[in-house]
Amino acid sequence: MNKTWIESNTFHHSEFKDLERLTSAKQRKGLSISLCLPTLNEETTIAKEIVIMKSELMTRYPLIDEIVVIDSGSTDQTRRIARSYDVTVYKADDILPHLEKFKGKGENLWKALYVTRGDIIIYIDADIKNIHHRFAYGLLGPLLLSDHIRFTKAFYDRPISVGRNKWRPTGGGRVTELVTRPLFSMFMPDLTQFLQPLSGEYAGYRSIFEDIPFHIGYGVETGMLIDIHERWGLDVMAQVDLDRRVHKNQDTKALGRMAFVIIKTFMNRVEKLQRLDIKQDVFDEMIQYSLVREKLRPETHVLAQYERPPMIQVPEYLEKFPSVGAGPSGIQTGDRDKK
Ligand SMILES: Nc1nc2c(ncn2[C@@H]2O[C@H](COP(=O)(O)OP(=O)(O)O)[C@@H](O)[C@H]2O)c(=O)[nH]1
Ligand SMILES: [Mg+2]
Repeated sequence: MNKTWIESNTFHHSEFKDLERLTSAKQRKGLSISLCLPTLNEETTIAKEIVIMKSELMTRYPLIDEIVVIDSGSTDQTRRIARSYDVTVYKADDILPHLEKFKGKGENLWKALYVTRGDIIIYIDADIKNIHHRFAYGLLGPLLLSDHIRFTKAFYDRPISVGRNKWRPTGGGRVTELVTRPLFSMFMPDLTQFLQPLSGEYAGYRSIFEDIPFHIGYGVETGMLIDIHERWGLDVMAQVDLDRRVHKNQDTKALGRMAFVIIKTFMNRVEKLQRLDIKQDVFDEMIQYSLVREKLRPETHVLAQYERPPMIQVPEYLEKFPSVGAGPSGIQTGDRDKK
């Protein structure tokens, strides 16, 4: 019997712990690798992320060529701390400054394509409390060692921190289980095989990332999975078990707003793919209520879902990367369409 995708394209980070092997695969293929850390007020975690990645994957093994922090205007010490460890730090607003400005993690990931040089880009959230360099090399493994995998996505056990040194195991990923998985099951069951479709850690060849749109906010992961799958199919995708990941947790209302954005992104895509016909305009406002002095007060959050076009459509990008589409990344213009 043929193996299913989940059997053949699911890996464990320990399969890639031989960093010498990864480094020589990288060198043999003539690739360069950039690590992008998107930040918004991450002063408690950013230093350790940079130090570990730099010392293990730049100094000890020349696996990563540059680390770039793209910041959404932190009001804490994030940018100062990052600079003090000698990595490149940008404010997202300063990249391609003539474009309309948006705030959101996806915006930073998209702009990273313009300021980084790597043939492969790794994205890692900057709020990981148990950071380890497996987060980077685990994602790199399949990209470097296989001939067909172009995009890798993390999954893990996500314990929730419920107090000092107290953990509630596997309680994380609530939006995944309550929103994304049901929607994928209904419309795109192939994608249910991604165990953590919303994980903030993924890596891929520039030729993939530059050729897909990026949602500016929390829709970025959902949109990306759907678009890569639609365009190139599951075979170019893989997922890697990174064991445990601990990050800051959001309250239920914040998760509700995240769910709103994800549902909206999803609906936008199913409509675009002509799988659903939505007959009315979908509102941009998420309405929540809170009790203020014994009265229920509505709080309205405008959660418009903008998306950036594929970076290869930006003229400045084409000027900077004149060989776009012909890099060593393997997928050439022309055979980019799905199987
Ligand atoms: N929420 C949010 N996160 C941002 C923004 N810009 C960059 N980030 C970073 O994106 C990463 C993921 O954000 P987070 O709020 O932890 O998302 P979650 O892990 O999905 O709950 C973190 O490293 C943030 O610092 C932004 O405008 N909003
Ligand atoms: Mg987080």
